[in-house]
Amino acid sequence: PQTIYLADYQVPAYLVKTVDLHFDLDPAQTLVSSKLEMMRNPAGQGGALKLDGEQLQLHSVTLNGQRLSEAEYDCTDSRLVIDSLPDEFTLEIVTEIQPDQNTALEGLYHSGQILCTQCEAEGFRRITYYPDRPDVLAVFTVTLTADKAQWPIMLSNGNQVASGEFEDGRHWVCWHDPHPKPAYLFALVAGDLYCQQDSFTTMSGRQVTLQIFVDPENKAKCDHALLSLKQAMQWDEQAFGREYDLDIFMIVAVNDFNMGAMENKGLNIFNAACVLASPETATDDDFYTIQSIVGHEYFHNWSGNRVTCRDWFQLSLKEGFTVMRDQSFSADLNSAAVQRIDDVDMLRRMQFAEDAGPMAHPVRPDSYMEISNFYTVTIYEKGAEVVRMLKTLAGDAGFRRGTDLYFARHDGQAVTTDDFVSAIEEANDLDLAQFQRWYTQAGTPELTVECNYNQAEKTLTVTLQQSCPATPGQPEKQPFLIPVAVGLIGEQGQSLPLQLTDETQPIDGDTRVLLLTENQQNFTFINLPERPKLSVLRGFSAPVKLTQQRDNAELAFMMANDSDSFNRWDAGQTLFINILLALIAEYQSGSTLVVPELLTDQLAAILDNASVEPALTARMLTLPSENYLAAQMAVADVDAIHAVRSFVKRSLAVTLKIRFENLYQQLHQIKPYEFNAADLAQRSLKNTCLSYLMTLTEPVQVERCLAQMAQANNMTDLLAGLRLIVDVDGPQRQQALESFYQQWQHDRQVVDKWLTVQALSTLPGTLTNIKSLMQHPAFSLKNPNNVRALIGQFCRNNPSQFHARDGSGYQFLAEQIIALDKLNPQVAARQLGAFNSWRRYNADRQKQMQAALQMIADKSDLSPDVYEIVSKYLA
Ligand code: HT7
Ligand code: ZN
Repeated sequence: PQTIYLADYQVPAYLVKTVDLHFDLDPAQTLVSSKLEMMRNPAGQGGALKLDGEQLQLHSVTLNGQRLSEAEYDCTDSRLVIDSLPDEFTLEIVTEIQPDQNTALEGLYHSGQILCTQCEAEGFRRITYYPDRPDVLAVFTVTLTADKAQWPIMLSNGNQVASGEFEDGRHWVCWHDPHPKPAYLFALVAGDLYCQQDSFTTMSGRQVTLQIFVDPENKAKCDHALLSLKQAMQWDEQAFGREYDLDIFMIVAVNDFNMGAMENKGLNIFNAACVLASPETATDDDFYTIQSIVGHEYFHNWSGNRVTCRDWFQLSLKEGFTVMRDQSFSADLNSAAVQRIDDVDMLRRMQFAEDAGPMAHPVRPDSYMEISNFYTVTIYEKGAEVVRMLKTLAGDAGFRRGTDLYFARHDGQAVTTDDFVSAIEEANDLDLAQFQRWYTQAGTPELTVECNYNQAEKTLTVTLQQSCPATPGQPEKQPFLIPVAVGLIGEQGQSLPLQLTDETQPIDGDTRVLLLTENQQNFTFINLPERPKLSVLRGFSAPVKLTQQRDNAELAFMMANDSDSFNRWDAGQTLFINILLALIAEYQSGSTLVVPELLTDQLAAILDNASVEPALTARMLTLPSENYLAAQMAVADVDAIHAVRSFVKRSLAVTLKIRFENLYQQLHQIKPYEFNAADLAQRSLKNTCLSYLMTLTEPVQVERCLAQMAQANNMTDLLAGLRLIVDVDGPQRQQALESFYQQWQHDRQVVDKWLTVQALSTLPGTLTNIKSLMQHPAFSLKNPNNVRALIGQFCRNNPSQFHARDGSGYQFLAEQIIALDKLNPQVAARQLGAFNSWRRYNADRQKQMQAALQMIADKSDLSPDVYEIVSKYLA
């Protein structure tokens, strides 16, 4: 496969003014007739017209009403090239496609009883020949024709403008989208779908019809998504001044989907798992995720659709900004503190690992082979952190001025991340030249902090140092502009004034942002009669790795006293990590393990205060994951990590058993399910207590767990119980799994949960069970949700089993990737992520993982998707 470079970008040679598409829909063979009104781009460099096209059967090409002979164009398996064209012309192309054969789920495909499309990033070229690039914007009119009995609902972007019926039982519907858009935002859907309808009145008083289309069996699962959509529409008006711009907004749920959802203009298509929910079938986490994804896709209407990307190197322009917007939405609607903790936790576990591995790339990459491989945590989550830092630098009001300018200046355009930064810069009179390095340099910067207190001068000098490790293709890094939010805490836990040398008075508030621009800088705080403790990187003000020498006593103090809730949690996590790493070293040298009393005391205090902030308490009680601990070690020792982490959790449960039991009893109330912050927090803390108690392997705790499952009126409590029971080596395990399946076998979303709990079991024999589940009628390798639920969860989130000493987990994954690559290259390539950190394990495991990767690389007909990742991993 070819590498594509940002430096080679050229404006399009031809533009499309309007597209008129006609689909004669049939899953076996669909006829697509396209009529393009085109013109030479006055800003272009001339040359032939090159249209993208893949897996198409070309029927005809007609120029200005004249059918062209085959000699008058050049058609390859990826392009249609036409020379010597006038400045303006009409081009008509007829192609044939086979949705039934499309297992890659790009372009037009058949999912269950639904025909649907996925065009981002380069799927439109599997529908018809077209300049399939985001900087070609056109007005689309789409006519869909199909058998009415089988396809009564036919949808596309924009507004429905006409419809009719033929005598042979077929019918047609015409849709027109007045907003010029790139082809990646095109969508169509056809099927026999149930529609739940509502409406929203925008801030200027326009009524918008809202519709959710689902398979009829899911009609009771639409309420939460509809409510979330209305919340998102209102939030975007109030937080960003953005109003919706069509008369109708539609969401469709499909079972086969490569990602979570897609923001097609006016017609969002969702993975069913990311939109359907009822209390009986969806967990609190599902409800939460649905709210955030519905918000995310809706927010794209402005950050992505009205203002789109010039080229795919600018992907974070829409994705980073939109993630930042959905995170703010979730924070405003739920708990801001918990949202920040969860966002940072995910960033550190996933993105830091990507940044430290062979696929590390900047937020704005400068090259790629396959763009689908760049829908990464770096583009999305680190991109969101970069936008968040811009907000910190500009302030709340300044950031809003900047985004207002960005939307006004670039509405209807395809632009770059530079344009975004310029808008924030110009609206605030800032100089963000150095800040741009966040977009161009890969790798996680390392921030070191040192404090020197001078009793005589009553000053505290804070020395901040930064460096950034080399990443592929970037051996040297220039210093970043890092906003470092800090506070000072006194001996009684009180916030101290923040006054720097040369300032006449302290600033208002207990937090201030220091700007680190050099490799090393000192900041001296004055008027400090007592030695303060520094609370640094408050709210995780920059996506960096922090090194700060703090002993366990200081961490315990900060855990109890920091006024910044994020840093209270973070001090607790650092304390856990320090203690776990020390015990791992002892385990490796064969010593007896003892959990320090200080940790038990801290957790006892947290449990005694649990009622103050129960959601935060649940997070504070959660030990860092095995994968995250592995990332903290020079050589990851899977077995030691698993043994020590389990030992610590069990020891804490033994010592604090009464507290866990009492708190569990207090929180375990049977009441009707509601999705609200208080109830979420209560269930989360209760199930955290249960997870500790279940480490005791006492019959009474197993009974408690089974009782919870038997009484549960919601999936959160039922699944929490099932997750714990699958790790109990006894007859209850199989009984629970069987009765769960009996109860829920008709529901795909729930069956995927059933697959996942088994994939995550830490009992021996898990891989054997997974292999037999792959033969179960509930599993298909063609369904991405099944693959992610079973194979993906096992390989990514069950380290003690995946990294089995005999290499069986690696061999299994390699075989699945090879099989999947034939069906769905995007999903196959994503599964490779489980090998991202392969060089961080011991020599034996490295050798086995390398052999598994080589086995994949040796296949002669790999997709570009899998080829790109496997070759970069092995380089
Ligand atoms: N913008 C959407 C990305 C997406 C996608 C990308 C590649 C292949 C399939 C895909 N489905 C959706 C989703 C989003 O970020 O909102
Ligand atoms: Zn997105």
